[in-house]
Amino acid sequence: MDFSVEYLKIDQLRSLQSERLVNLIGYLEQKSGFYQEKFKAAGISSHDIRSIEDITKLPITHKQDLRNNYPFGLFTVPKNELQRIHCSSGTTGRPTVVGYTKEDVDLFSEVVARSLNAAGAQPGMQLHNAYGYGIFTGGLGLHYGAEKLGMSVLPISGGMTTRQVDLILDFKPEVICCSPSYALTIADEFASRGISGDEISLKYAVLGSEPWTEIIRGHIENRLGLHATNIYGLSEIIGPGVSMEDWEEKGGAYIWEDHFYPEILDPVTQQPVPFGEEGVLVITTLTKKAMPLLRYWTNDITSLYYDSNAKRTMVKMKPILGRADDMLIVRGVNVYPSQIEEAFSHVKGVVPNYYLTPIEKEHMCVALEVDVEIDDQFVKDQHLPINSDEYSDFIHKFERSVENEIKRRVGITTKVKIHAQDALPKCEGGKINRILKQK
Ligand code: DLL
Repeated sequence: MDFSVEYLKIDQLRSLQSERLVNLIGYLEQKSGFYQEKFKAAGISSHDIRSIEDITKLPITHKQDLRNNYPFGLFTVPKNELQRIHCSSGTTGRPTVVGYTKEDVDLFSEVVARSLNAAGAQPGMQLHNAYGYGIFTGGLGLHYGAEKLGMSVLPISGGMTTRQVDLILDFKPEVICCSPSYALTIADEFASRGISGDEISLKYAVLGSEPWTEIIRGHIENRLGLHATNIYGLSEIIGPGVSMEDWEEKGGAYIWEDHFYPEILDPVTQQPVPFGEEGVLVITTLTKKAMPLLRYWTNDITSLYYDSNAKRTMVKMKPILGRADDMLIVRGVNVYPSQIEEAFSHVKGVVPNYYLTPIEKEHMCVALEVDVEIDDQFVKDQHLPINSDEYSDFIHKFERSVENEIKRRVGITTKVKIHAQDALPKCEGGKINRILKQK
Protein backbone atom coordinates (compact mmCIF):
# COMPACT_ATOMS: atom_id res chain seq x y z
CA MET A 1 0.00 0.00 0.00
CA ASP A 2 1.05 3.57 -0.63
CA PHE A 3 0.94 5.83 2.44
CA SER A 4 2.59 8.87 0.83
CA VAL A 5 -0.54 11.07 1.03
CA GLU A 6 -0.12 11.09 4.83
CA TYR A 7 3.17 12.96 4.38
CA LEU A 8 2.06 15.64 1.85
CA LYS A 9 3.28 19.17 2.50
CA ILE A 10 0.51 21.28 4.02
CA ASP A 11 0.04 23.43 0.90
CA GLN A 12 -0.23 20.31 -1.28
CA LEU A 13 -2.78 18.90 1.14
CA ARG A 14 -4.80 22.14 1.06
CA SER A 15 -4.83 22.09 -2.78
CA LEU A 16 -6.02 18.48 -2.76
CA GLN A 17 -8.75 19.31 -0.25
CA SER A 18 -9.79 22.39 -2.26
CA GLU A 19 -10.01 20.43 -5.50
CA ARG A 20 -12.02 17.71 -3.80
CA LEU A 21 -14.41 20.17 -2.12
CA VAL A 22 -15.09 22.03 -5.38
CA ASN A 23 -15.82 18.70 -7.13
CA LEU A 24 -18.05 17.61 -4.28
CA ILE A 25 -20.18 20.75 -4.38
CA GLY A 26 -20.65 20.34 -8.15
CA TYR A 27 -21.62 16.70 -7.57
CA LEU A 28 -24.15 17.56 -4.83
CA GLU A 29 -25.64 20.37 -6.91
CA GLN A 30 -26.47 17.77 -9.53
CA LYS A 31 -27.28 14.72 -7.47
CA SER A 32 -28.60 15.68 -4.04
CA GLY A 33 -32.16 16.97 -3.69
CA PHE A 34 -31.43 17.48 0.00
CA TYR A 35 -28.39 19.73 -0.56
CA GLN A 36 -30.00 21.52 -3.53
CA GLU A 37 -32.63 22.75 -1.09
CA LYS A 38 -30.08 23.59 1.58
CA PHE A 39 -27.96 25.59 -0.91
CA LYS A 40 -31.05 27.44 -2.09
CA ALA A 41 -32.08 28.29 1.47
CA ALA A 42 -28.54 29.54 2.23
CA GLY A 43 -28.37 31.46 -1.08
CA ILE A 44 -25.16 29.75 -2.25
CA SER A 45 -24.10 27.93 -5.40
CA SER A 46 -21.01 26.09 -6.59
CA HIS A 47 -19.56 29.42 -7.82
CA ASP A 48 -19.15 30.53 -4.19
CA ILE A 49 -16.93 27.57 -3.30
CA ARG A 50 -13.44 27.96 -4.78
CA SER A 51 -11.20 26.52 -2.08
CA ILE A 52 -11.30 24.67 1.22
CA GLU A 53 -11.32 28.04 3.04
CA ASP A 54 -14.85 28.63 1.69
CA ILE A 55 -16.13 25.66 3.65
CA THR A 56 -17.58 27.90 6.39
CA LYS A 57 -20.10 29.26 3.84
CA LEU A 58 -21.69 25.83 3.60
CA PRO A 59 -24.67 24.67 5.65
CA ILE A 60 -24.21 22.38 8.65
CA THR A 61 -25.76 18.90 8.50
CA HIS A 62 -27.27 17.42 11.66
CA LYS A 63 -28.27 13.89 12.68
CA GLN A 64 -31.87 15.10 12.58
CA ASP A 65 -31.47 15.72 8.83
CA LEU A 66 -30.65 12.01 8.41
CA ARG A 67 -33.60 11.03 10.59
CA ASN A 68 -35.97 13.32 8.66
CA ASN A 69 -34.86 11.67 5.43
CA TYR A 70 -35.00 8.09 6.73
CA PRO A 71 -34.04 5.69 5.25
CA PHE A 72 -32.42 6.63 1.93
CA GLY A 73 -33.27 10.32 1.41
CA LEU A 74 -29.66 11.55 1.57
CA PHE A 75 -28.30 8.98 -0.88
CA THR A 76 -26.95 10.48 -4.10
CA VAL A 77 -26.90 7.25 -6.11
CA PRO A 78 -29.75 4.87 -7.02
CA LYS A 79 -30.13 1.81 -4.82
CA ASN A 80 -28.73 -0.51 -7.49
CA GLU A 81 -25.36 1.30 -7.29
CA LEU A 82 -24.95 0.53 -3.58
CA GLN A 83 -22.64 -2.18 -2.33
CA ARG A 84 -23.35 -1.97 1.39
CA ILE A 85 -25.67 -0.43 3.98
CA HIS A 86 -24.87 0.15 7.68
CA CYS A 87 -26.70 1.88 10.53
CA SER A 88 -25.49 3.86 13.52
CA SER A 89 -25.54 2.12 16.87
CA GLY A 90 -27.77 4.73 18.55
CA THR A 91 -30.37 3.26 20.86
CA THR A 92 -32.96 6.03 20.70
CA GLY A 93 -35.10 7.19 17.80
CA ARG A 94 -34.83 5.95 14.24
CA PRO A 95 -31.45 4.52 13.31
CA THR A 96 -29.36 6.62 10.96
CA VAL A 97 -28.72 4.74 7.76
CA VAL A 98 -25.59 5.02 5.62
CA GLY A 99 -24.99 3.64 2.13
CA TYR A 100 -21.73 2.83 0.35
CA THR A 101 -20.94 2.39 -3.34
CA LYS A 102 -18.12 0.04 -4.31
CA GLU A 103 -15.79 3.06 -4.36
CA ASP A 104 -16.95 4.02 -0.84
CA VAL A 105 -16.29 0.50 0.45
CA ASP A 106 -12.79 0.70 -1.10
CA LEU A 107 -12.26 4.07 0.58
CA PHE A 108 -13.44 2.60 3.90
CA SER A 109 -10.92 -0.25 3.56
CA GLU A 110 -8.17 2.21 2.62
CA VAL A 111 -8.62 4.46 5.67
CA VAL A 112 -8.88 1.46 8.02
CA ALA A 113 -5.74 -0.08 6.47
CA ARG A 114 -3.94 3.23 7.00
CA SER A 115 -5.18 3.27 10.59
CA LEU A 116 -3.98 -0.27 11.26
CA ASN A 117 -0.60 0.62 9.78
CA ALA A 118 -0.35 3.65 12.10
CA ALA A 119 -1.30 1.37 15.02
CA GLY A 120 1.79 -0.77 14.32
CA ALA A 121 0.14 -3.57 12.33
CA GLN A 122 1.92 -4.93 9.25
CA PRO A 123 1.11 -7.20 6.32
CA GLY A 124 1.34 -10.84 7.37
CA MET A 125 0.16 -10.18 10.94
CA GLN A 126 -3.05 -11.70 12.28
CA LEU A 127 -5.97 -9.62 13.58
CA HIS A 128 -8.25 -10.88 16.34
CA ASN A 129 -11.29 -8.80 15.41
CA ALA A 130 -13.57 -8.57 18.45
CA TYR A 131 -15.66 -5.66 17.16
CA GLY A 132 -19.27 -6.62 16.57
CA TYR A 133 -20.11 -7.84 13.06
CA GLY A 134 -23.48 -6.69 11.76
CA ILE A 135 -25.04 -3.34 11.00
CA PHE A 136 -22.44 -1.74 13.33
CA THR A 137 -19.51 -0.51 11.21
CA GLY A 138 -16.78 -1.79 13.59
CA GLY A 139 -16.60 -5.49 12.64
CA LEU A 140 -16.76 -5.31 8.85
CA GLY A 141 -14.84 -2.02 8.75
CA LEU A 142 -11.79 -3.43 10.55
CA HIS A 143 -12.17 -6.72 8.69
CA TYR A 144 -11.85 -5.33 5.17
CA GLY A 145 -9.23 -2.78 6.21
CA ALA A 146 -7.04 -5.53 7.67
CA GLU A 147 -7.41 -7.64 4.53
CA LYS A 148 -6.51 -4.63 2.41
CA LEU A 149 -3.32 -4.15 4.45
CA GLY A 150 -2.45 -7.81 3.87
CA MET A 151 -3.31 -9.21 7.29
CA SER A 152 -5.29 -12.33 8.12
CA VAL A 153 -8.45 -11.85 10.19
CA LEU A 154 -10.21 -13.96 12.80
CA PRO A 155 -13.77 -12.57 12.61
CA ILE A 156 -14.67 -13.53 16.19
CA SER A 157 -16.96 -10.53 16.94
CA GLY A 158 -17.76 -9.50 20.54
CA GLY A 159 -18.73 -11.62 23.57
CA MET A 160 -17.89 -15.13 24.89
CA THR A 161 -14.76 -13.86 26.59
CA THR A 162 -13.40 -17.24 27.69
CA ARG A 163 -13.47 -18.47 24.09
CA GLN A 164 -11.78 -15.26 22.93
CA VAL A 165 -8.94 -15.86 25.37
CA ASP A 166 -8.63 -19.55 24.42
CA LEU A 167 -8.28 -18.60 20.76
CA ILE A 168 -5.76 -15.82 21.45
CA LEU A 169 -3.66 -18.39 23.34
CA ASP A 170 -4.00 -20.99 20.57
CA PHE A 171 -3.73 -18.80 17.42
CA LYS A 172 -1.23 -16.22 18.75
CA PRO A 173 -2.47 -13.09 16.90
CA GLU A 174 -0.28 -9.98 16.98
CA VAL A 175 -3.15 -7.46 16.82
CA ILE A 176 -6.51 -7.17 18.58
CA CYS A 177 -9.32 -4.70 18.05
CA CYS A 178 -12.39 -4.07 20.22
CA SER A 179 -13.79 -1.36 22.48
CA PRO A 180 -11.41 -0.30 25.29
CA SER A 181 -13.90 -1.46 27.93
CA TYR A 182 -14.00 -4.90 26.31
CA ALA A 183 -10.18 -4.99 26.16
CA LEU A 184 -10.27 -4.56 29.97
CA THR A 185 -12.64 -7.52 30.26
CA ILE A 186 -10.30 -9.64 28.13
CA ALA A 187 -7.34 -8.49 30.27
CA ASP A 188 -9.27 -9.54 33.40
CA GLU A 189 -9.82 -13.01 31.94
CA PHE A 190 -6.08 -13.41 31.25
CA ALA A 191 -5.30 -12.20 34.78
CA SER A 192 -7.77 -14.66 36.31
CA ARG A 193 -5.86 -17.46 34.52
CA GLY A 194 -2.59 -16.15 35.96
CA ILE A 195 -1.27 -15.18 32.49
CA SER A 196 0.78 -11.98 32.36
CA GLY A 197 1.30 -9.56 29.46
CA ASP A 198 4.70 -10.90 28.45
CA GLU A 199 3.21 -14.37 27.92
CA ILE A 200 0.56 -13.07 25.46
CA SER A 201 1.30 -12.91 21.70
CA LEU A 202 -0.54 -9.60 21.17
CA LYS A 203 1.64 -6.58 20.30
CA TYR A 204 -0.91 -3.94 19.28
CA ALA A 205 -4.49 -3.11 20.27
CA VAL A 206 -6.69 -0.87 18.09
CA LEU A 207 -9.35 0.46 20.42
CA GLY A 208 -12.23 2.86 19.93
CA SER A 209 -15.98 3.35 19.50
CA GLU A 210 -16.26 4.97 22.97
CA PRO A 211 -14.32 7.58 24.98
CA TRP A 212 -11.35 6.35 27.04
CA THR A 213 -8.47 7.95 28.90
CA GLU A 214 -4.82 7.34 29.77
CA ILE A 215 -5.69 5.37 32.93
CA ILE A 216 -7.49 2.78 30.79
CA ARG A 217 -4.61 2.77 28.29
CA GLY A 218 -2.16 2.10 31.14
CA HIS A 219 -4.20 -0.81 32.49
CA ILE A 220 -4.65 -2.42 29.05
CA GLU A 221 -1.03 -1.98 27.98
CA ASN A 222 0.38 -3.35 31.23
CA ARG A 223 -1.91 -6.31 31.55
CA LEU A 224 -1.93 -7.41 27.91
CA GLY A 225 1.69 -6.40 27.23
CA LEU A 226 1.08 -4.36 24.07
CA HIS A 227 0.74 -0.88 22.58
CA ALA A 228 -2.87 0.38 22.67
CA THR A 229 -3.94 3.12 20.27
CA ASN A 230 -7.14 5.05 19.71
CA ILE A 231 -9.22 4.67 16.55
CA TYR A 232 -12.13 7.09 16.05
CA GLY A 233 -14.97 7.23 13.59
CA LEU A 234 -18.71 7.29 13.13
CA SER A 235 -21.08 5.55 10.77
CA GLU A 236 -22.42 8.74 9.22
CA ILE A 237 -18.92 9.70 8.03
CA ILE A 238 -17.76 6.15 7.12
CA GLY A 239 -17.25 4.10 10.32
CA PRO A 240 -13.91 3.51 12.11
CA GLY A 241 -10.87 5.09 10.43
CA VAL A 242 -11.74 8.79 10.44
CA SER A 243 -8.78 9.36 12.75
CA MET A 244 -6.09 7.18 14.29
CA GLU A 245 -3.19 7.42 16.73
CA ASP A 246 0.33 6.38 15.83
CA TRP A 247 1.65 3.65 18.14
CA GLU A 248 4.95 5.45 18.73
CA GLU A 249 3.41 8.90 19.28
CA LYS A 250 0.04 8.31 21.03
CA GLY A 251 -1.66 11.25 22.83
CA GLY A 252 -3.90 12.20 19.89
CA ALA A 253 -5.11 10.86 16.56
CA TYR A 254 -4.24 11.93 13.00
CA ILE A 255 -7.37 12.84 11.07
CA TRP A 256 -7.21 11.38 7.55
CA GLU A 257 -8.02 14.84 6.26
CA ASP A 258 -7.41 14.07 2.60
CA HIS A 259 -10.89 12.45 2.87
CA PHE A 260 -12.46 13.89 6.04
CA TYR A 261 -12.09 17.63 6.53
CA PRO A 262 -12.41 18.61 10.21
CA GLU A 263 -13.61 21.82 11.85
CA ILE A 264 -14.27 22.61 15.50
CA LEU A 265 -17.39 24.70 16.13
CA ASP A 266 -18.75 26.36 19.22
CA PRO A 267 -21.55 24.12 20.57
CA VAL A 268 -23.90 27.07 21.01
CA THR A 269 -23.11 29.60 18.27
CA GLN A 270 -22.07 26.89 15.74
CA GLN A 271 -19.27 29.22 14.61
CA PRO A 272 -15.61 28.11 14.26
CA VAL A 273 -13.57 28.41 17.47
CA PRO A 274 -9.93 29.63 17.38
CA PHE A 275 -7.54 26.82 16.38
CA GLY A 276 -6.69 24.61 19.35
CA GLU A 277 -9.81 25.41 21.36
CA GLU A 278 -12.33 22.80 22.37
CA GLY A 279 -15.71 22.43 20.69
CA VAL A 280 -17.84 20.12 18.56
CA LEU A 281 -16.06 18.20 15.81
CA VAL A 282 -17.71 18.80 12.43
CA ILE A 283 -16.59 16.78 9.40
CA THR A 284 -17.03 17.09 5.64
CA THR A 285 -16.57 13.91 3.60
CA LEU A 286 -14.53 15.08 0.61
CA THR A 287 -14.61 11.92 -1.49
CA LYS A 288 -17.65 9.80 -0.66
CA LYS A 289 -20.11 8.89 -3.40
CA ALA A 290 -23.30 7.32 -2.03
CA MET A 291 -23.89 9.66 0.91
CA PRO A 292 -21.47 12.59 1.08
CA LEU A 293 -22.07 14.90 4.05
CA LEU A 294 -21.19 18.57 4.39
CA ARG A 295 -20.09 19.85 7.79
CA TYR A 296 -21.63 16.97 9.70
CA TRP A 297 -22.19 17.83 13.37
CA THR A 298 -20.69 14.77 15.15
CA ASN A 299 -21.70 16.01 18.61
CA ASP A 300 -18.28 14.82 19.86
CA ILE A 301 -16.21 17.27 21.88
CA THR A 302 -12.50 17.62 21.09
CA SER A 303 -9.83 20.05 19.87
CA LEU A 304 -7.30 20.03 17.00
CA TYR A 305 -3.54 20.46 17.24
CA TYR A 306 -0.27 19.92 15.42
CA ASP A 307 2.28 17.78 17.22
CA SER A 308 5.84 19.03 16.78
CA ASN A 309 7.15 15.43 16.94
CA ALA A 310 4.63 14.09 14.42
CA LYS A 311 5.83 11.84 11.60
CA ARG A 312 2.92 12.78 9.35
CA THR A 313 1.72 16.23 8.30
CA MET A 314 -1.99 15.78 9.01
CA VAL A 315 -3.72 17.53 11.88
CA LYS A 316 -4.37 15.62 15.10
CA MET A 317 -7.37 15.56 17.41
CA LYS A 318 -7.28 15.14 21.18
CA PRO A 319 -9.15 12.14 22.66
CA ILE A 320 -12.90 12.74 22.62
CA LEU A 321 -13.97 14.27 25.93
CA GLY A 322 -17.47 12.89 25.40
CA ARG A 323 -20.56 13.23 23.30
CA ALA A 324 -22.40 16.49 23.91
CA ASP A 325 -25.41 14.20 24.77
CA ASP A 326 -23.47 12.51 27.59
CA MET A 327 -22.69 15.75 29.34
CA LEU A 328 -24.02 15.85 32.89
CA ILE A 329 -24.73 19.16 34.58
CA VAL A 330 -24.05 18.87 38.28
CA ARG A 331 -25.12 22.02 40.13
CA GLY A 332 -24.33 24.05 37.02
CA VAL A 333 -20.94 22.41 36.31
CA ASN A 334 -20.63 20.58 32.98
CA VAL A 335 -19.09 17.12 33.39
CA TYR A 336 -18.22 14.26 31.06
CA PRO A 337 -17.62 10.74 32.39
CA SER A 338 -14.09 10.85 30.91
CA GLN A 339 -13.20 13.68 33.33
CA ILE A 340 -14.13 11.52 36.31
CA GLU A 341 -12.13 8.66 34.75
CA GLU A 342 -9.14 10.99 34.44
CA ALA A 343 -9.42 11.97 38.11
CA PHE A 344 -9.17 8.27 39.11
CA SER A 345 -5.68 8.13 37.66
CA HIS A 346 -4.49 10.41 40.47
CA VAL A 347 -5.55 8.04 43.28
CA LYS A 348 -3.38 4.94 43.67
CA GLY A 349 -5.40 1.72 43.84
CA VAL A 350 -8.44 2.68 41.76
CA VAL A 351 -9.48 0.18 39.05
CA PRO A 352 -11.28 2.21 36.39
CA ASN A 353 -14.37 0.03 36.12
CA TYR A 354 -17.01 2.51 37.21
CA TYR A 355 -20.59 3.72 36.89
CA LEU A 356 -22.08 7.15 37.51
CA THR A 357 -25.59 7.74 38.80
CA PRO A 358 -26.95 11.29 38.94
CA ILE A 359 -28.49 12.19 42.30
CA GLU A 360 -31.41 14.47 41.56
CA LYS A 361 -33.36 16.84 43.79
CA GLU A 362 -36.30 18.79 42.39
CA HIS A 363 -35.33 17.84 38.80
CA MET A 364 -31.81 19.16 39.27
CA CYS A 365 -28.68 17.02 39.42
CA VAL A 366 -26.99 17.98 42.68
CA ALA A 367 -24.28 15.32 42.89
CA LEU A 368 -23.08 12.07 41.34
CA GLU A 369 -22.95 8.68 42.93
CA VAL A 370 -19.73 7.01 41.77
CA ASP A 371 -19.40 3.24 42.00
CA VAL A 372 -15.83 2.15 41.33
CA GLU A 373 -13.53 -0.77 42.08
CA ILE A 374 -10.37 -0.99 44.20
CA ASP A 375 -7.31 -3.01 43.21
CA ASP A 376 -7.10 -6.34 45.06
CA GLN A 377 -3.34 -6.27 45.45
CA PHE A 378 -3.46 -2.70 46.75
CA VAL A 379 -5.88 -3.85 49.47
CA LYS A 380 -3.73 -6.89 50.34
CA ASP A 381 -0.67 -4.65 50.64
CA GLN A 382 -2.39 -2.80 53.51
CA HIS A 383 -2.30 -6.03 55.62
CA LEU A 384 -5.63 -5.29 57.27
CA PRO A 385 -7.91 -8.09 58.45
CA ILE A 386 -11.06 -8.06 56.25
CA ASN A 387 -14.16 -6.90 58.16
CA SER A 388 -12.04 -5.36 60.91
CA ASP A 389 -12.59 -1.77 62.06
CA GLU A 390 -9.24 -0.80 60.57
CA TYR A 391 -10.32 -2.22 57.23
CA SER A 392 -13.62 -0.27 57.25
CA ASP A 393 -11.72 2.82 58.23
CA PHE A 394 -9.28 2.32 55.35
CA ILE A 395 -12.11 1.90 52.78
CA HIS A 396 -13.91 4.92 54.21
CA LYS A 397 -10.78 7.06 53.90
CA PHE A 398 -10.15 5.75 50.40
CA GLU A 399 -13.67 6.76 49.36
CA ARG A 400 -13.14 10.26 50.76
CA SER A 401 -9.81 10.59 48.93
CA VAL A 402 -11.46 9.70 45.59
CA GLU A 403 -14.25 12.21 46.31
CA ASN A 404 -11.68 14.90 47.13
CA GLU A 405 -9.69 14.23 43.97
CA ILE A 406 -12.83 14.51 41.82
CA LYS A 407 -13.84 17.71 43.62
CA ARG A 408 -10.36 19.16 43.11
CA ARG A 409 -10.07 18.26 39.42
CA VAL A 410 -13.65 18.38 38.17
CA GLY A 411 -15.27 20.69 40.70
CA ILE A 412 -18.31 18.61 41.58
CA THR A 413 -19.60 16.79 44.65
CA THR A 414 -19.72 13.01 44.48
CA LYS A 415 -20.63 10.16 46.76
CA VAL A 416 -18.06 7.46 46.06
CA LYS A 417 -18.76 3.83 46.88
CA ILE A 418 -15.83 1.44 46.59
CA HIS A 419 -16.35 -2.14 45.44
CA ALA A 420 -13.98 -5.11 45.42
CA GLN A 421 -12.15 -5.73 42.15
CA ASP A 422 -14.38 -7.55 39.62
CA ALA A 423 -17.54 -6.84 41.66
CA LEU A 424 -19.14 -4.40 39.20
CA PRO A 425 -20.60 -5.51 35.83
CA LYS A 426 -18.02 -5.69 33.05
CA CYS A 427 -18.29 -4.86 29.38
CA GLU A 428 -19.45 -7.99 27.55
CA GLY A 429 -18.41 -6.67 24.11
CA GLY A 430 -19.36 -3.47 22.30
CA LYS A 431 -19.76 -0.03 23.82
CA ILE A 432 -20.22 0.48 27.55
CA ASN A 433 -22.66 2.93 29.10
CA ARG A 434 -21.14 4.44 32.24
CA ILE A 435 -24.14 6.60 33.16
CA LEU A 436 -26.96 4.90 35.06
CA LYS A 437 -30.42 6.22 35.88
CA GLN A 438 -31.17 7.41 39.41
CA LYS A 439 -32.08 4.37 41.56
O1 DLL B 1 -18.45 3.57 16.82
C1 DLL B 1 -17.42 3.44 14.65
C2 DLL B 1 -16.22 2.82 15.27
C3 DLL B 1 -16.09 1.45 15.32
C4 DLL B 1 -15.20 3.62 15.74
C5 DLL B 1 -14.97 0.87 15.85
C6 DLL B 1 -14.03 3.05 16.27
C7 DLL B 1 -13.94 1.68 16.32
P1 DLL B 1 -21.00 4.62 15.63
O2 DLL B 1 -21.61 3.41 16.19
O3 DLL B 1 -21.74 5.36 14.56
O4 DLL B 1 -19.62 4.29 14.98
O5 DLL B 1 -20.69 5.60 16.83
C8 DLL B 1 -20.00 6.76 16.62
O6 DLL B 1 -18.98 6.66 18.82
O7 DLL B 1 -19.70 9.81 17.33
C9 DLL B 1 -18.34 8.89 19.15
O8 DLL B 1 -19.30 9.45 20.03
C10 DLL B 1 -18.08 7.45 19.58
N1 DLL B 1 -16.70 7.07 19.27
C11 DLL B 1 -16.25 6.35 18.23
N2 DLL B 1 -14.90 6.18 18.34
C12 DLL B 1 -14.51 6.85 19.45
C13 DLL B 1 -13.26 7.06 20.10
C14 DLL B 1 -18.52 3.76 15.62
N3 DLL B 1 -12.13 6.53 19.65
C15 DLL B 1 -19.74 7.49 17.93
N4 DLL B 1 -13.26 7.82 21.22
C16 DLL B 1 -18.92 8.72 17.76
C17 DLL B 1 -14.39 8.35 21.71
C18 DLL B 1 -15.66 7.42 20.04
N5 DLL B 1 -15.60 8.17 21.16
